[in-house]
Amino acid sequence: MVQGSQWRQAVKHFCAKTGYPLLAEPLSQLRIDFKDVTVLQHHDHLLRSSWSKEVAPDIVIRLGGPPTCKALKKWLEHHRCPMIMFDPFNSWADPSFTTSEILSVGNEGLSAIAEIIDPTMADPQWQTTWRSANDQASTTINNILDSEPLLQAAVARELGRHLPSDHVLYVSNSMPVRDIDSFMEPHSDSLHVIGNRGASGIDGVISSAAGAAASGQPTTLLIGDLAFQHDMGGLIAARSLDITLTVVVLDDQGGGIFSHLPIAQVTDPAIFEKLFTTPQHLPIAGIVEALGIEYQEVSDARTLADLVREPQGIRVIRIPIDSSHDIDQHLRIGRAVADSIESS
Ligand SMILES: Cc1ncc(C[n+]2csc(CCOP(=O)(O)OP(=O)(O)O)c2C)c(N)n1
Repeated sequence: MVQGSQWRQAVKHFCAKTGYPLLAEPLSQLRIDFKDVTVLQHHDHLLRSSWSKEVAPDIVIRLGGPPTCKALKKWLEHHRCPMIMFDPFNSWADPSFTTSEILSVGNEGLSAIAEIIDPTMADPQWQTTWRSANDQASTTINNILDSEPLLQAAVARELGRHLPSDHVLYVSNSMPVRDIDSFMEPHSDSLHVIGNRGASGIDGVISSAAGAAASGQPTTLLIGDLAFQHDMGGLIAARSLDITLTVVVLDDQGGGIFSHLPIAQVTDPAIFEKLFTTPQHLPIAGIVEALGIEYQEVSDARTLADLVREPQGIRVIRIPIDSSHDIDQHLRIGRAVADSIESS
């Protein structure tokens, strides 16, 4: 995770000069639509397919903390190629032991290397391989999302596309941050995507987003229904602030993330729902309106785009999500992307 405009300039310069593809986690502030850099938004899908086993890098340069994307972590562990880690604060944070060299320097080191590196050392085919796989994944994903009802993947994509400039997108843990990773396209450099992956808590998320909004930047929070319920107090407190905060609640009736785990396949559905999904049947509309907060219910991408483009005051947008359709769509997207890149 890398922040700051100097890092941004250094990374842009380095990748543009070498042609190295940039695998940018969404909270890195680097998943930006740099015109002359191959920024991959679908590395999560690409690296989960068997294609990734054949695509072995000669070298990896790691900036920021260890990867949170599981597929990326496994890919690095699988290939164990030379990996240079820029580590200005000497964190030595390398839980997978995949780093071969640690440089105690920051963006100035990367900029200096970008100045002197010979761009002809890099194989242009490497960039083409990644770019075409990423484009193919995009086409496959967009075909599915554009032809089906609004579910969590499309919400993540639409927010990246339509939030206005100078805006903060605050992302809750559980599926929101994963879907933002898997589906948000490279965006403008004036959209700041933040979250708190640390211990991955679903507590205090509305309060944190309200804190971000209190810095003066209009903020949109993407949050699941359990995390929303967990911090109702944060919503109540936020009313006393003069902030612009849109809370987009993905209401899939409980912790949808658990249905992606193997245990969901081997547990009696009623027991699984009671012990894992724990739907709360919270009357979100009634609660929000009782607090005097604007409430909208949205079930199509165009209405969502129109609303998020025009932030105002504090409001809650609830998107009802059919959990079984959502899980099925994630599985189908994974298979379709793998099929499309493996058969090309
Ligand atoms: C404070 C806290 N309690 C419990 C958990 C365990 N946990 C992880 S994800 C999750 C479900 C979150 O549900 P929701 O916010 O609706 O998001 P979804 O899974 O549907 O994406 C829970 C309970 C946690 N991470 N943090």
